[in-house]
Amino acid sequence: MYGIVVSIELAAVLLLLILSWIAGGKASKLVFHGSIDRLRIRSRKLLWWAAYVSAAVCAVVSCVALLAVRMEPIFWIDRAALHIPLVGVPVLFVWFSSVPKLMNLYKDTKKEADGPVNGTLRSRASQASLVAPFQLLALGALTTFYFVLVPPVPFEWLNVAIPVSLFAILCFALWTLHRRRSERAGRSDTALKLRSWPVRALRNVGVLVIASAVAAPFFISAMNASRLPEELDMGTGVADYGGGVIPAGGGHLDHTAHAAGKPAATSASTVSVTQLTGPRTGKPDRQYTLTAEKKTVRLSSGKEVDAWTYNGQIPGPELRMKEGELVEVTLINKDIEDGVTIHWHGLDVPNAEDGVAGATQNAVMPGETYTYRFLAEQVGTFWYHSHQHSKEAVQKGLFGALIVEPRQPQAKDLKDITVLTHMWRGAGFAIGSSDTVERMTVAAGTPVRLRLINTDDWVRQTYTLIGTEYQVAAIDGTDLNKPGTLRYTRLGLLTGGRYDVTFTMPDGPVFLSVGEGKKLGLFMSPDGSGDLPSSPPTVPFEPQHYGSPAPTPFDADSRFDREFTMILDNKLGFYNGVFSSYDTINGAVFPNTPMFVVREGDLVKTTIVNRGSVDHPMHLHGHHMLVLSRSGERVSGSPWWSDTLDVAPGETYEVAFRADNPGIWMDHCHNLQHAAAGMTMHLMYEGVTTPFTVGSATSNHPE
Ligand SMILES: [Cu+2]
Repeated sequence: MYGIVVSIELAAVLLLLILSWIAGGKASKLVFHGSIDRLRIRSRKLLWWAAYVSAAVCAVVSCVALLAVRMEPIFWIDRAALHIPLVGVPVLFVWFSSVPKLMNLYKDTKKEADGPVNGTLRSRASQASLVAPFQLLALGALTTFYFVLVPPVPFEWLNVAIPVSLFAILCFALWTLHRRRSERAGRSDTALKLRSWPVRALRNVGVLVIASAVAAPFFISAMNASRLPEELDMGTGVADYGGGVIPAGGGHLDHTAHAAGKPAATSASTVSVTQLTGPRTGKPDRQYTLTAEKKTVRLSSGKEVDAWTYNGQIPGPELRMKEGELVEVTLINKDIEDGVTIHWHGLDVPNAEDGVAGATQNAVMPGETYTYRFLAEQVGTFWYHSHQHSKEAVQKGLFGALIVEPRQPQAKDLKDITVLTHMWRGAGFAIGSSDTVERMTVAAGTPVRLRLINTDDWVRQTYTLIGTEYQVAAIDGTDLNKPGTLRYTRLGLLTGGRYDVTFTMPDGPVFLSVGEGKKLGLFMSPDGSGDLPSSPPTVPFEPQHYGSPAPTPFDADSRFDREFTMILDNKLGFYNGVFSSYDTINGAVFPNTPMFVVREGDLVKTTIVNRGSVDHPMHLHGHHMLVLSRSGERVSGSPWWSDTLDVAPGETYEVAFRADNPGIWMDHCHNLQHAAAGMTMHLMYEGVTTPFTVGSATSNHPE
């Protein structure tokens, strides 16, 4: 609903801008009509234009009113405080000032025979109180249009003062201009002549040139201010303490010594991320070597992909381990010039093992190696990917599945299938490297676990299981409590999210359809043969009320040490010198996004609000968030832990986590193109420092 209403409001504001601009021009030209007949006809026509612009204003006001009735104030408070007065007040002027004057003008000209317009009529047709309201409405619509494209989020009067003042000054100037012109028209003995079109065009161009010249310095300074710094310490930033304790020393974290590359100041209360490692000694239970290299890889259909791979395959090898095992992964970069790392998405490893270039390590450049060691403490479905130039790296193939099996043995005959879906540029969607329907033989009665992982940027991938009842056993690697039986339900995953689906193989065929149509999927049947079953109508899966409640270490009624707000939105502006529409966090793009500061042990609540126009899968590293509520409604089903939360436009989520994993942790949109355009921030533990830096002069570019 929210997305539609907001789009309609945008269209209505744009329409109002066009209509009021035309009406303003027509009002301004009334005085130039030399004959009484023409003045009468034009006055009547302008009355119609008053009706047109009013209809557009009604559409704008209705949209805001609808939002006010249905949504929380954060979605509409700026619209109510700015959009409505900016278009509402001028339209009232049109009705209470322009319209009565136009009607009188129409009536009076009707009484008279046709002839030249005299000075009195000219003066009446050009009075400021008749002409200016239409033009003030156009200015109001223009200012509203600006606030639609650059919403003042979070809403602060300082953010709106400049555009509103500019609006007020222009209104005053217009009014004065029309008053003077009306006086002049009254004094003149002959009809005013409209200047020829080349003169008018030249004058308009002149106005545009002057306006551009005035705006240019602001534009250039905003462009320059948006450029990413050459070197930036992730330990610094726009600190937000969430109402919690502010560390001593001036209320901001100052790690400039590290930014300059000096050694870390040693103090009892600070720790470098390099010290926050997994077990450095001990014989690993599992050892893997992942070599990053460029390679042309063939999909099952024969299509070729110029990929960036781990070990020459797309996706990279599946890493399977058992709960509690010590894992050692050696990363070798053979020839990826941009550098690589490995981030263990969803696995809450110690900070130094998190694999974020510029925050927890330097990017591994060609010829270099890096070793990660961690205990696989969580059971479930995860994945790994490079967190250096991650938008390009993940899209090209530097990722793979990571599965942690429970300590106790799984059912012997369990069919455990990983379904990694990705869109290979130039080749299309695939499950792993299989871009056609894959057929499998699964005996009736076999327990099946499908591990759905969507690694593709931007796409909300849809999975429909046809031919059997099933359960969603886990979300983002965490098992659900007593999941209910589902049928005719489609599962949607944004980038980075995972669902584990379980069922017992029936006598007939089962088809996991990926995306629309039946071009891609997994076909299972007891003998491997059979036809694809037809797709029934489905409803979307809603995790909020699914499964049964179970005790959690904290809940919505807990007392929180810190409470943060993340407002996701989009606005026109600059990022690193480029002008475009950007997805923002609290009105900003990196590095001006907030840095949430916590102290180890804090219980933290974050409210995530999506005021924007697209979905954002918000991914917090190193922690799992317990979802408390969605759009004001408490989670009533199984405890729902997430590391990649799909926040749709118009939705509000309250999530909570215990700050029990010290470090510097990225918190970003996993639509990696959004992250690469600044939709990224980080969670900062008090007292943690980093010797690593990001920025244009460094080789670390995590997004
Ligand atoms: Cu996003």
